[in-house]
Amino acid sequence: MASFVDQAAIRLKAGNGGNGCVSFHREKFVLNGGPDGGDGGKGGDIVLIADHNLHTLMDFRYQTKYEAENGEQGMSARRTGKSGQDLVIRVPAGTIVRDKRTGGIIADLFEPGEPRILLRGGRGGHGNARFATATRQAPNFAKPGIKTLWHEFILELRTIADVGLVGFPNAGKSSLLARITAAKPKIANYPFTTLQPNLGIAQHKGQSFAIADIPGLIEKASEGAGLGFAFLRHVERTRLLLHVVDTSGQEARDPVDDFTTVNEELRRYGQLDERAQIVVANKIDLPDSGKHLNALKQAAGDRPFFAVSAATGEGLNDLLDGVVELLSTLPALEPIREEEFFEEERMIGWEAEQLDEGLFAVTGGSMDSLLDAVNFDSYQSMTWFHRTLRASGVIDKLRELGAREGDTIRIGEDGMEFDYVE
Ligand SMILES: Nc1nc2c(ncn2[C@@H]2O[C@H](COP(=O)(O)OP(=O)(O)OP(=O)(O)O)[C@@H](O)[C@H]2O)c(=O)[nH]1
Ligand SMILES: [Mg+2]
Repeated sequence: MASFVDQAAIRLKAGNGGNGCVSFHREKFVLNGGPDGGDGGKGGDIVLIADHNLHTLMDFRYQTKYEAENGEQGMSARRTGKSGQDLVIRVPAGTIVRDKRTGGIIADLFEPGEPRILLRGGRGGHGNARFATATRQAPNFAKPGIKTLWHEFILELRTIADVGLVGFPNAGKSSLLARITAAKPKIANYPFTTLQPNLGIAQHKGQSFAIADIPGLIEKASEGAGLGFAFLRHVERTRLLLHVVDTSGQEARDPVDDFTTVNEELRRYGQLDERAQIVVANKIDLPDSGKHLNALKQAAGDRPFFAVSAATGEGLNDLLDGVVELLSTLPALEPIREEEFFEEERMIGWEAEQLDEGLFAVTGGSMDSLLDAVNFDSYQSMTWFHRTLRASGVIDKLRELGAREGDTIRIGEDGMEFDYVE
């Protein structure tokens, strides 16, 4: 069986922009043709797509570097260089992407099939044809394309399912999954049989819902002891937990103790004990089970309580009724709030100057790639743009130069104009 990997560090780079071309029109008997160098092509983007047929990040342990194609150089006769191909990387649905430097979550690949541009390719440089003016008829220069940088990211898989199974090792979680879905998890009479999350789809009364089975939790799992801790991330994104408890009292275990211990682990991991929870008293086919049921029901408090046997199937129909009913009242899962990815290094090398009363300019290659990354129709993107200018010291510098609220700021090679806002 392929080993399961739910975390990986990768390095990504979008394509460089192609350089602009210096060229002059040539024709027989025409002495001085005009400049006709074309622009460089745009570099390819790095695009991520969630794929629900993928279930592990293992591939990213084998290949850790990914680079999109560079844009090609511009050509004569004002021909633009070919754009670099985007690089599309498929990841399991529920993969989150962290900026390795800040640890911030910058993308949540929540919705299968929805492409996400993680890094944008550099813009191509302008060819010399662009620089011809009345007074400069033969510009013998062109602009280089924008060079992109390598960035490091952490991929982390956080399974998305309606229902998560939690409980002590050997409680019967995988047995329950096998019984109510078509999944075929490994089941055995020893703790930590399950070593990787299993996903199954249950159908009941016309409803279908996804169930995630994880390895058993043990005490201190939320502090990193044992197997449980790392795997709790696979039930974090569920709407409902089924807490499976072995009621047989085998091996001198006390079902109420097991129940409170696991809930304490869920709490320590991050208030997962407050998630909607159904208590599943399992193994009621075994003789001593009856002795413990009342006490466990008491401990369950307000939580729905079902006594079942994953072995014989007893009580499972009622349990599924309860699950479907409760799920219908619970809100849908939402993607994680993302932070904008901030390409810090890009912001080096800009210059700010005052051009006139109330008019300032900020230029440098970094400004153009910044403008490239902004979506001016999006308030969120504009906010990020402003934050980036602030974080890189541009706002402070403008203030130092005397800029005041409402002054005009020209940014980038094309001189896009903005109001100065503190
Ligand atoms: N008699 C009886 N045995 C059960 C029942 N449910 C599970 N078992 C047995 O209990 C043992 C553990 O079952 P699993 O489903 O592997 O338990 P688990 O909670 O997934 O265990 P881990 O993956 O190790 O955490 C197996 O031997 C099962 O056959 C039940 O309702 N009755
Ligand atoms: Mg198991």
